[in-house]
Amino acid sequence: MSTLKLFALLLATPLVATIRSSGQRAAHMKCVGLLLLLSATAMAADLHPIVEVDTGYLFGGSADGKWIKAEKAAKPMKGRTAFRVFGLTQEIGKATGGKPKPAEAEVCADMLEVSLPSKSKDGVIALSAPWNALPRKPQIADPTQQVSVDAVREFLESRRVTDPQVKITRILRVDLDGDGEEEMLINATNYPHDEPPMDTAVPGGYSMVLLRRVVAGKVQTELIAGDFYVKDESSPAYVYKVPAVLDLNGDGMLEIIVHSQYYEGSETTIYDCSGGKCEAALSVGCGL
Ligand SMILES: [Ca+2]
Ligand SMILES: [Ca+2]
Repeated sequence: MSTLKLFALLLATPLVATIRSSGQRAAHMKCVGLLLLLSATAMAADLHPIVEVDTGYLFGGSADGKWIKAEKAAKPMKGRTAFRVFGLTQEIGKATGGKPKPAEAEVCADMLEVSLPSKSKDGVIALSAPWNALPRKPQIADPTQQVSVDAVREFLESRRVTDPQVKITRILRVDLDGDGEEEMLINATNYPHDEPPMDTAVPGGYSMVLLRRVVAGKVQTELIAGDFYVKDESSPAYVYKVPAVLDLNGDGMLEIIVHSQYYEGSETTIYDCSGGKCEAALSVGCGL
């Protein structure tokens, strides 16, 4: 029984139970107590942990579609949690995760780590849930199509990148919300070398993930994550990528997973686009 149903039952109970004697009242209280206990158990059972395969970091999880932070998600995980491993275009296989423990590296000690055996190189996210996290698979599209090139140039100009060099690294087409219409995820990165500079960003450099989708009959371009460098800055240059697009909370809407990396650290964030805008839901990572 779902937590929601139990709460509904809990609310309905006082209405249907006419309490005539103290004995009945005691029985009624016991019943409420039992329901509360059942509800707590259901809560733990309905918690679906999410782990980054590459690092073993625990994002947290979801319960009844709501995002749960790592510390709370870790509590009911006593070890031997059954996970399904997903990549960009397929379910890779199964894995059994250990009990979460603080990450070994000192700079990452605020991360909780779950040991996963036999890591597949294509696996991105391990999810402990019965639903299929990949109900609609992303398709890799032609990165040279003019409409996308124009959209990227326009966006860069809006970010004060003058005379922008459009370098689309990958386009993914996927129906995020399942309404039959495909959305487009455009990944574009431009640094003087193929890899990000070892130290600092240079003017005209950028890396970003854009979402193009139809909102109220009009195509809109939304920045999911990215950095733009318009002058010499002493900040490290980040490279953004989309390693997977998965439904990680079971609401039928796909989340966008964005990985960002610089020369001595990395981060992975799950973006929830079920509202009007895409919002960061859960994140893992560490660096200096
Ligand atoms: Ca759609
Ligand atoms: Ca979802």
